[in-house]
Amino acid sequence: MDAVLTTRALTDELKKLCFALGFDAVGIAHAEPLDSERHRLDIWLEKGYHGTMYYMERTRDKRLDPHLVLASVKSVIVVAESYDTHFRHTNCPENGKLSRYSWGDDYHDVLLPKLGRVAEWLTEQIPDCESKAYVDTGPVMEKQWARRAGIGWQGKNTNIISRRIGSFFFLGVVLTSAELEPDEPIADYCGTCTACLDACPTGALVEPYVLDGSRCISYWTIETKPTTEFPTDIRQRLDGWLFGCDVCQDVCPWNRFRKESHNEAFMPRLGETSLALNAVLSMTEEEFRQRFRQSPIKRAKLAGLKRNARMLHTSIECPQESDAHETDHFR
Ligand code: B12
Ligand code: SF4
Ligand code: SF4
Repeated sequence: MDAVLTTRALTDELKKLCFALGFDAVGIAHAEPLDSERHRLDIWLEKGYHGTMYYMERTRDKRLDPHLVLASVKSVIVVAESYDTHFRHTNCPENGKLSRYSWGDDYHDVLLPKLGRVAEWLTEQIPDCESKAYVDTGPVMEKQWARRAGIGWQGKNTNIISRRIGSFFFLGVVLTSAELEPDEPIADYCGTCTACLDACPTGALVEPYVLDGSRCISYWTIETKPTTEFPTDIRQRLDGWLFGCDVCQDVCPWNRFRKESHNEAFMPRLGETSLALNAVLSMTEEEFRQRFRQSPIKRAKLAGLKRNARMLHTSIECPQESDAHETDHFR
């Protein structure tokens, strides 16, 4: 019979497996209620910064306590995988820009099977081990676990940033009953920088580290119902974004150190990092299905994408006059 691995050895082997599966970073946090986040999450919800993302309210308790998601949980494994390929945005007024995360395949489909393999491996080591894997698919505060697991710090733009791989990465977590060696959180390296707050086209970063989701371009173009029209001030500040927004990460100096992804799954389909607005407006359901099969963009549905294109069209017709946002921060 194989010798049982010590906690340290089990953790080391597990991390090796994560890197072998193609993750760019992995860290471990001790599973405990997120007491220090409770107050901040409550204020965020009270202020209505979640907009119509009512699931954030409904799942509040579970988000704050991983034991309500998996009663036997002892450790939270957090992985990060970069999605920034060598492709770059171009500024073409007839097109709408797609945020980097949406260029290729749906990240849930890319990361979740690999996390399934991690859970399976844990069961091979500890037969009665219970694990649950999530990639933005459950009531888990992934960024807060990433912070605790030392993947990076939470930047003033509210994304997790790593000094080694920047912030253009997806997070995934495995809640597990396995006892693992936790990592230490790292320091905040934002310093006196405010580039993200200054650059946000809609002023959604209402104070350092706090995002009013209901002002974020990402929220309006991805999360709202296709029948929802954007308020005028949002429409006028779309800054050319058709689906999602990368501005607060594009301007972040730490993304000079980002790790380029060579994963074919994240390469832009047809090499396109933006879509012609006229092509979107005349797209048929069949074309949409074919073009965006297993893509994050299918979440918006054709009606949502067309609505975004219409909103962008009208924002081009009546651009904001005095404080038009500088769009030229794409390398
Ligand atoms: C809801 C959600 C959104 C919402 C709200 C975003 C937000 N910042 O909360 C919207 C639709 C706007 C959105 C947009 C995007 N999202 Co999103 N989203 C989520 C989701 C489902 C939940 C996040 C959450 O819990 N929000 C609630 C608020 C309260 O959390 P918070 O920002 O961490 O708030 C904390 C801080 O404000 C902090 N705080 C308050 N005051 C202070 C003061 C100090 C000093 C400090 C240190 C902290 C602090 O306390 C709060 C509570 O802990 C996660 C997946 C998940 N299950 O976790 C993905 C997730 C966060 N999204 C992700 C991505 C990629 C994006 C986009 C980049 C997509 C795009 N290109 O358009 C944008 C980025 C926008 C931005 N600047 O954050 C990734 C982020 C990866 C990373 N590197 O961090 C995640 C983790 C998905 C994933 N699995 O990869 N998203
Ligand atoms: S994603 Fe865009 S709109 Fe949202 S906070 Fe960042 S810069 Fe502002
Ligand atoms: S742009 Fe500056 S303030 Fe914003 S997250 Fe990056 S380092 Fe922090």
